[in-house]
Amino acid sequence: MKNEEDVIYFITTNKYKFNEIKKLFENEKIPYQLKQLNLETIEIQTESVKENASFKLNNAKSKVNCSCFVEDAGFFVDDPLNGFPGLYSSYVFKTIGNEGILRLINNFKQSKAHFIAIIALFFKPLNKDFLFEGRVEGRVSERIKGSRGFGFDPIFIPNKIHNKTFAELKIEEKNKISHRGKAWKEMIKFLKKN
Ligand code: ITT
Repeated sequence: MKNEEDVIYFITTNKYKFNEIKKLFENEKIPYQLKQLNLETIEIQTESVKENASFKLNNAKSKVNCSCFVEDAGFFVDDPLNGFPGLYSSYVFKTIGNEGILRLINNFKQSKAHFIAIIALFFKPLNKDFLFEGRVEGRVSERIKGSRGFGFDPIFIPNKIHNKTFAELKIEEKNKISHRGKAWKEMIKFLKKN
């Protein structure tokens, strides 16, 4: 029977984010058990994903008595939207959605977009916080394609995969190249060392 020391909580309300991370965890030999804690975290109006992730963590870590992490992610359409929706990704997805984003774009071939994920970890054994970052570059698809994933996945075509959106990839394929997968690789390196 594992005790609380061996548990790491992923504090998130988003079951898709949790499932992606769970898959990554299953592939690694780390002496921790991953659990989801579905807790609404407070987000702040800020210019930086890192700042928001740290704020979310500070707010959440007092609620658990073991190592835990939060993740803050965003979708940035660099060309032609100068980074919109970025830190407002969640709100924009709920309001105008993928259709709304597509309506704002004329030249899809020229478009540029990226996702960022910052994981903020409170690591109990060292009683300290750590940040891990991942980023993936791509462009916006002319139309909504694919039924997997969540959020902006059906309109994001990563540079590394020819003409397929994230929503057309299996979780394992997305994880290999995604912002979340990359942030996780960094965190896993850290957990193996500590
Ligand atoms: P928690 O804060 O509870 O973890 P959330 O869904 O609010 O869940 P974020 O603030 O990190 O998570 O993400 C903001 C939005 O960005 C999210 O709701 C999605 O619409 C979008 N997003 C984040 N990661 C994504 C991904 O891998 N694929 C597609 N869209 C993503």
